[in-house]
Amino acid sequence: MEKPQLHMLHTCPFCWKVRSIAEHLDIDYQKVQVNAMKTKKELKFAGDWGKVPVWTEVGGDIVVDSTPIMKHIDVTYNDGKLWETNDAGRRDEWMEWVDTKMSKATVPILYGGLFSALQTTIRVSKLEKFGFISKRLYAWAGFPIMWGFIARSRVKKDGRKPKQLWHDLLTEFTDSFNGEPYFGGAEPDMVDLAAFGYMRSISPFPQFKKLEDHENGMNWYQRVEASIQK
Ligand SMILES: N[C@@H](CCC(=O)N[C@@H](CS)C(=O)NCC(=O)O)C(=O)O
Repeated sequence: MEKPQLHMLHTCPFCWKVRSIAEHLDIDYQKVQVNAMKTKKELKFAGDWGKVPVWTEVGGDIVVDSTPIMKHIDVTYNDGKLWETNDAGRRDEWMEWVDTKMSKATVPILYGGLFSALQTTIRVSKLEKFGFISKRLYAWAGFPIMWGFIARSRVKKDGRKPKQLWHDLLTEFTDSFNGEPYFGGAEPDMVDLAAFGYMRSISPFPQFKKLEDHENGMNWYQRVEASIQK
C-alpha cells in the first residue's frame, strides 16, 4: 500500500466528513468504495466495526469512526492544529452538537417525503457500488423502507419540515461564529469541517437546493469549499 486508504460509501455522510478534512489538508489518499450490500464482509479486516468510514495508514494501522478518524488525521498530518483551541468547552459542545443534530438531519431531507425518498434511492443506486440485481432492488424496494420506517418517524418526532430543520440548524450554527467567517474564527477548524461534511453529503442530491437559499449557511459552506479547493 503506497497511500493511506479510506474505505467508504459515496453517499455516507460520515465518509464526507473524513473526505473533507483529508482534502482540506491536501492528503494524498486512496478512496476504496465498498459494495453497499456487502459492508460487513468487505470491512472484515477492520474487526467487528462493520461500517464505513475506515481509515488505514500505509503501515497498516486502522482507525474507525468518523470523528476519531478526523482527529487521527489532524494529529498525524497537521500537528493537531485543527482541533487546537483556546476554548475547549465551546469546541467540544459544538462538535457534539454537529455530530448529533446535523447527522440526524440528513435522512429527513433525503428521504422525508415519498417522492424525495424515491429520487434519493435511485440516485444512491447509481452512485454506490451494488451487484446487478441489488442495484435495481435497492432503487425500487429501498425507498418505501427508507421513507416508511426511518425518515417518516424522524420527521414526525421533530415536528418541522426537513427544509425548516436544516435552515434552523444552519442559523444556529452560523450564529455561533460571533461575527467571524468560520466556527474556528478566521480559518475553518475541525468543527467547521465536520459540519461541512454533513452538509456536503447532501450535495449529490437534488434536495441540496433546499439548503441553498439559507444565505449565511451557504456563504459559510462556499467559504469552506474554497478552503478545500485551494
Ligand atoms: N458513528 C459512525 C457511523 C458510521 C455509519 O453509520 N456508517 C454507515 C453508512 S452511513 C454504515 O457503514 N452502515 C453499514 C452497516 O451498518 O451495515 C461514524 O461517525 O463514522
